[in-house]
Amino acid sequence: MKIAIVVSTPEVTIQPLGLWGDFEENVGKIAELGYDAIELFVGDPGQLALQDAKDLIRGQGLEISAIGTGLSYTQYGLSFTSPDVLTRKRAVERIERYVELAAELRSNVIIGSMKGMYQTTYEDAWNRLEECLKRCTEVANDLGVYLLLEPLNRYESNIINTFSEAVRLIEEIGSESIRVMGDTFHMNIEEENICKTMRDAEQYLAYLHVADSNRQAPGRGHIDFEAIMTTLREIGYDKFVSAEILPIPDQDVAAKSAIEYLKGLI
Ligand code: LER
Ligand code: MN
Repeated sequence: MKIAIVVSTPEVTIQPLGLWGDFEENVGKIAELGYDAIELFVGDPGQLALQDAKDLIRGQGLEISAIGTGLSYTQYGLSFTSPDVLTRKRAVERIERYVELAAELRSNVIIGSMKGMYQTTYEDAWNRLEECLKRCTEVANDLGVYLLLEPLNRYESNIINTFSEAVRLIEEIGSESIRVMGDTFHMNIEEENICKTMRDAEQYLAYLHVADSNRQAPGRGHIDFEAIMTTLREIGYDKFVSAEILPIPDQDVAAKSAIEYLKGLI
């Protein structure tokens, strides 16, 4: 199991979860704290100075665990369930750019917030999402990148709130290039049992966001991370756990406390 943390790339203008601000300084801090990888939070892939970011991260001996795409919905309004065909087309094109970026960085692409908040019927939203994701998987497949489908809690998206929905959609899409990822903060709200959920989806589980019940660093709320880490070990999970956490009390303390706590459990 390898440990990552979310870091915003330089063009991101609002504080997200994880680290934000001076990119070079943040990458240095993460390496020094002993993280294995950075999860890049990218706003517009077209605006990222790719070579600089790549050199900086590799220069510190870090991997790039995944690319987060949430801003493309929260800031740019691109959604796969939008009733507007042009918005859906732009959402697919946006993911294609992220997939190209991921191929360059030998990384994978998270699909969480871009599922959107539909205002039509569930069935229409499902069909739109499925059609868009099928197109995204074609590019992902060509470039050897995984799409990581992330169930979010009901207050952030009203489709794919649980692993069982995610697995059903993945099976319908029928591509090897789309897998499920968890986020313990969302799972704590939506799933009956976090450990059983991960065990049941073992063959599809490809990534995990970790945050506590209050979205602070693991260990600062009441999620049972000991049980989660034991489950991951038992199912032979050897991929990333990535801290996607609030900067509380500040981002440096949060980053330090996340890795110390996680290392103590692994
Ligand atoms: C948003 O709450 C979240 O968990 C992100 O990983 C979605 O892209
Ligand atoms: Mn997440």
